Amino acid sequence: MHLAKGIINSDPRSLAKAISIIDNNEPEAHDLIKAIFNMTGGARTVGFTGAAGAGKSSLIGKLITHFQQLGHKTAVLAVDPSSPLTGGAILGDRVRMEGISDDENVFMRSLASRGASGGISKSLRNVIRVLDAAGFGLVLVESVGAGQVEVDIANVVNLTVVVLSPQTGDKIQAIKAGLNEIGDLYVINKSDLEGSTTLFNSILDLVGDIDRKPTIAKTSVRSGNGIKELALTITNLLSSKNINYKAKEKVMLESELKEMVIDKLTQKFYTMLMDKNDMYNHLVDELVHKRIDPYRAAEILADSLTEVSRS
Ligand SMILES: Nc1nc2c(ncn2[C@@H]2O[C@H](COP(=O)(O)OP(=O)(O)OP(=O)(O)O)[C@@H](O)[C@H]2O)c(=O)[nH]1
Ligand SMILES: [Mg+2]
Repeated sequence: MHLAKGIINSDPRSLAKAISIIDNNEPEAHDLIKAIFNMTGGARTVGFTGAAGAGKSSLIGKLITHFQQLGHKTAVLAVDPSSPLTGGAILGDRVRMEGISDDENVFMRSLASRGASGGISKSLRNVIRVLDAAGFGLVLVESVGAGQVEVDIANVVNLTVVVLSPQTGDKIQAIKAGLNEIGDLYVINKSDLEGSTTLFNSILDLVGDIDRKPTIAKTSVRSGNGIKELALTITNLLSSKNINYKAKEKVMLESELKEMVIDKLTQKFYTMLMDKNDMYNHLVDELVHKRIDPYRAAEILADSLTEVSRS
């Protein structure tokens, strides 16, 4: 495949094209992944998540320089499902990530995951594969948005960094968003601002004695404090001898496989359900007139669908 060659040569135009194919869930995505799949598995991935305005983009912008100095060929992906059409968020981020040079070792891209069934995680996994095959050893993922997205991203990356700030990401908010469950590393950013020590202590309270022993760090993008140390901490965590990446990859591949099978079946059954027009309409009518209960109606339809698929 011609495009695969371009990817392996890390040609920026090929990369951009391949990522669009995946992000838009175009039919060529399958062939593309097939062509590069056996060249993947080497990249290490770090997800940055946390409330809007906590400083994720600013932090990534600063970290990149250090990662480059440490010899990592680095790519940045920003996931923004909330504005799939305008792409406005990333333009803002380009400005904020101004520390990033045009250096060919840095690749930056936003993903909207337009129309991808299976959503963000499916698109993200495959975009990471493209970058991996292109030789990016380190892929940083910023998740813009709230709620489920953070958790999805934590399932797709090797290391999850939760970014908090005394202004936005207070303790209560972190718990509400389930962030106390997903972080490998908690960063209290904006340590130049009042309230950061209190926040540090409450996060220590919150996650300090859970089993996986997440690391807690303090940074300030404004003063530069703690940034270099954070880059080193991330590098050390990623290269820790305790991490068995092969085993991790297996777990990730399994959950991907399950998601994809379920997704395929959902689509298939949905089409079949809509094809069962008469039976479907009849049962809806019975429901409306309270002559059947929802449990029974669903049972009848589901049984008839699985019978068809077995024959
Ligand atoms: N005082 C102070 N301000 C900071 C620091 N880091 C970032 N900021 C500011 O906080 C604002 C938000 O920073 P971003 O990096 O855009 O935050 P973000 O988490 O990427 O935000 P979203 O992408 O919208 O979720 C910007 O105005 C930054 O200049 C810091 O360490 N100290
Ligand atoms: Mg941002």
